[in-house]
Amino acid sequence: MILISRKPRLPPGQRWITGFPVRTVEQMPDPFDADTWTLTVEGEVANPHVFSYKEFRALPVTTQLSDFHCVEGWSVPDNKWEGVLFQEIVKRVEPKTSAKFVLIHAEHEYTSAISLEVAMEDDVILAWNRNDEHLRVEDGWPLRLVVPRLYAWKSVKWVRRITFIEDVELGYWEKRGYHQDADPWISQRFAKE
Ligand SMILES: Nc1nc2c(c(=O)[nH]1)N[C@H]1C(S)=C(S)[C@@H](COP(=O)(O)O)O[C@H]1N2
Ligand SMILES: [Mo]
Repeated sequence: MILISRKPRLPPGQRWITGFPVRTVEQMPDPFDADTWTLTVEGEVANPHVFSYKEFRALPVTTQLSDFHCVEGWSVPDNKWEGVLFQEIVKRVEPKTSAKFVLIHAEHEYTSAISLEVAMEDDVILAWNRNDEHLRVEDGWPLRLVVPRLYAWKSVKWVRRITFIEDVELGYWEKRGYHQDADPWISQRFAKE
């Protein structure tokens, strides 16, 4: 498996750690039930769709090796994620030309938006396994987004809704002053510094 990484591998101001610290601002999701869980994909798309769990898990599966960088300064190397590439969702719903961003909603109030351009990169994955084990509930089980090239607050846990939008909408941390673009390699931590 190829590690998809950018140069230098460790972004400025980051340090490698082992383990996987949990960072959650909202309440935990309701217990997962495969019969009632849904993933809604909507907005500026030709074919909006509500996936059942079974349908989602029937999409092509991929594994990815990538590093994970939190804005607090810790980075976890070599995470093997298993899931569905964001590109697969795009193929299925066909964004309109007006779609420029995707707003990712967790089960409760947490949200974050990324540009459709970044979402289309080949390491953006909706994952259920990390290092060959099911995600812990606190890490986003049954489904989390992983966007390795941005600070980890963009990697929304407990994803339940994806909205394709024309103009950017600020998410949970972006409303609190964090940078919309969140590129660790140019230290885009805060909107105003
Ligand atoms: N729904 C949700 N997703 C979230 C967060 C959160 O609070 N709620 N925290 C983010 C932050 S700041 C980080 S560092 C990572 C942490 O992932 P982990 O808790 O699985 O380690 O999740 C991101 N995704
Ligand atoms: Mo974070």
